[in-house]
Amino acid sequence: MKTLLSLLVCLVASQAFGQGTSGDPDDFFDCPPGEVGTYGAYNTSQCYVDQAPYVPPGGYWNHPVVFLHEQGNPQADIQILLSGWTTMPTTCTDPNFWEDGYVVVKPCAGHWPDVTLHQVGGINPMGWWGYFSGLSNSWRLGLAASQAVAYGGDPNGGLTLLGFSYGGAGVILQSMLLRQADSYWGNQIEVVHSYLPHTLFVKNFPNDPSVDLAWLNADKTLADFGLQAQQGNLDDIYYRVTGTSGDAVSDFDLQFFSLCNQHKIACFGTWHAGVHSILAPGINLPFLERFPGPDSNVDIGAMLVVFTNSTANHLGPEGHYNLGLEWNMGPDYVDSAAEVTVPLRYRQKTNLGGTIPDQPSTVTVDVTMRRVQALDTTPGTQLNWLFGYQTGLVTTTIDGEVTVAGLNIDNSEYYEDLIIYVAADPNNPDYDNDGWVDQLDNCPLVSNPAQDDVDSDGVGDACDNCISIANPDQTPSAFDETCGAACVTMWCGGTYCINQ
Ligand SMILES: [Ca+2]
Ligand SMILES: [Ca+2]
Ligand SMILES: [Ca+2]
Ligand SMILES: [Ca+2]
Repeated sequence: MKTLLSLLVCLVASQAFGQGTSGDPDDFFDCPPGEVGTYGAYNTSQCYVDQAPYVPPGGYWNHPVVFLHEQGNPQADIQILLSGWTTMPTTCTDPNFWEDGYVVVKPCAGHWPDVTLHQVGGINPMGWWGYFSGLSNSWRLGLAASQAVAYGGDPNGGLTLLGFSYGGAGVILQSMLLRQADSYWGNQIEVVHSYLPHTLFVKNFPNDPSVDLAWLNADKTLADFGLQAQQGNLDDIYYRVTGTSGDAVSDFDLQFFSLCNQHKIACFGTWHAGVHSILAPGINLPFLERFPGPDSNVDIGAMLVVFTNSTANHLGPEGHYNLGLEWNMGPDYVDSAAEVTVPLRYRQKTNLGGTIPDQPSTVTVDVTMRRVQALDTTPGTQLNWLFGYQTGLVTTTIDGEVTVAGLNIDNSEYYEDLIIYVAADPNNPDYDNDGWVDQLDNCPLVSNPAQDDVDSDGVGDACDNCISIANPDQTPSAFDETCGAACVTMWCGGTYCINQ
């Protein structure tokens, strides 16, 4: 019998980070060597524009330019921020500009060649980021993305569209239009973050008579979310809706997420009704800025994880969709010919306030992997899956995609691997080749032909996080995932795991 001591160690990781933008930023920027900071989940580098033509008239660039880099990725993301009804900045004579990692695109009349054709009641409809003649103006986002490349963005790193207020509604419409107006940049869209969206016109779209006036002869079906979803044009985009407008419109949210659910589009959202603010009185929705960590980023070159039919959703005037569900594309993530593995977790949220109930401690959810690359997902292929002690068999129907339905995920700070793999005998799958099929194996991921289980808790010694004490739920300790809470003891010198 052996004794394992696991000592809590605090590591302070310092990440070396070089000067990093794509191309040769020195062509355009004066970047002080070694200049690096952090902003949320990002590293930043701060440079100063020193060359025309990237200094707009009026010396707008008399402030530093900050690039955001995903940690581990030295190249700057291209993020386009659509400004809302009120312009940012207020003058419309400036071109797009690049600040804090975003190309900011303003809804100014001067930026649209045919704006006067689309005014409604004397109001510039461009400000609404949706009332315009469809494709003819969508090139502007592609142009903005191209400008970002000149400023040091990574042309192959994916595109994020972010918008506030009317801009928040606009990014959803523009994500559909750009796909059709500019195939290159349209296919680079990885994240659409609609922040405090002013969704009234989207809700009424395309049945609002004023849309007819503004849209003129353009094809409104190009910006019909339901139709575009049905045609599969939105499959690769991750939509994130945060907050909502002051119009007390929840209909759009419900309709939007209903379509996400129906068509397996990757969506996340939290909203409340009544206040065009991130904080509604008495409501404590966690409004995450983007993703909780760099390993839960969406990457256009990697698998896209889609959650649907979550039993933890609350769909009402105040509510949330896919709240608490996360994936992790860090070191454990695999997309190979033999298997795909994606770590998943669910963190239950409680005390949300308003009319929103606590989330359940266990969620049941369907998980679809889109953009599967190496694993054979030819329609008709049989694949087996494993998640803890849950197992199953799926038959693929769409190439590049596989869905595991009805997964139960317990509330936990720790991730658990969802493994979808090719079994030699799909009807008798044995992932670890120890002679025990997955369903009967007391440790399905580790070969243990003897199936030893000294504490008879159903979890084989080979993977029991507390070998000598029965703990069938395997609740991990707070300080070490591999040490069960049942095995923790406190000593004066620290916290130890006694797993014997
Ligand atoms: Ca086995
Ligand atoms: Ca085993
Ligand atoms: Ca055991
Ligand atoms: Ca045990």
